[in-house]
Amino acid sequence: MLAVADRATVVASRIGVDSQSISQRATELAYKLVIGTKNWSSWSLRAWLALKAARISFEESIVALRRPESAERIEKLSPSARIPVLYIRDGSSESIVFDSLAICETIAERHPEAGLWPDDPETRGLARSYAAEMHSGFLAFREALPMDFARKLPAPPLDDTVQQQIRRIQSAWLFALSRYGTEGSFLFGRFSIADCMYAPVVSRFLTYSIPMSDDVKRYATRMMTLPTMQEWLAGARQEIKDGLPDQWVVDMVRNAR
Ligand SMILES: N[C@@H](CCC(=O)N[C@@H](CS)C(=O)NCC(=O)O)C(=O)O
Repeated sequence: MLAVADRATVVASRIGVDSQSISQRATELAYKLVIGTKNWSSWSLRAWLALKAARISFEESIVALRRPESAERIEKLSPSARIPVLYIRDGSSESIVFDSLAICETIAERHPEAGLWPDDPETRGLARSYAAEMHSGFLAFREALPMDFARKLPAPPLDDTVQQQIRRIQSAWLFALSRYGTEGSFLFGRFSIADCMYAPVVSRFLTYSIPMSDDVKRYATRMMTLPTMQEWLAGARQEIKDGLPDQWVVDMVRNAR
């Protein structure tokens, strides 16, 4: 079994980062983000938004999810066998960062000028708590309402746990918006990693027409009209045009195996 650092080197060589080109381009900073199908990959959207918000130029590589070969492809690209995963080449050093929150944190740390976390330490602590709560929680909600970014779908029956999690998310948003937001702003004022982490939730609320209060609706609209969210939407729509199956078709095929 290779250690994570060794696997990172192997993975980096698999994506075509060779030592000769590194010495030729010793001062170059390059990012490559591997993501999943835009219509479905909520974790990818979070990391992708953070890179976009930091106005970093990066290469994007998409692995099609929910196909027989997906898991094997991802395992070759990511030490955790999950995407998103970010490859960084900085001068002669190469590194790999996997997991959406770790990628967001890394981008915030490497590009402080982007202001991806609030400046005030106490506000930053709370914004980090919001991001972490999303990252580690709301499992029932996520399972009941999978992201289907570009589609409108009927909501399935939602049990008490899911309904309670929807209430928690919306009350957390309202608390942050009323305390830190100004008219037309994001959860903690300017756009932050907390917004990146909740972007797929905004999309799910809209996909499944989950009832929202007016303030929550306005926040959802602000998020969806961001040029970056529109860019992601265009990508998701294109995938559907190119023949992305409906989830129930994917499930039927999987269950018939
Ligand atoms: N905790 C991880 C979760 C990543 C995750 O579950 N990614 C899914 C795609 S959204 C994946 O890689 N699935 C593997 C597969 O479909 O084979 C993160 O925050 O990045």
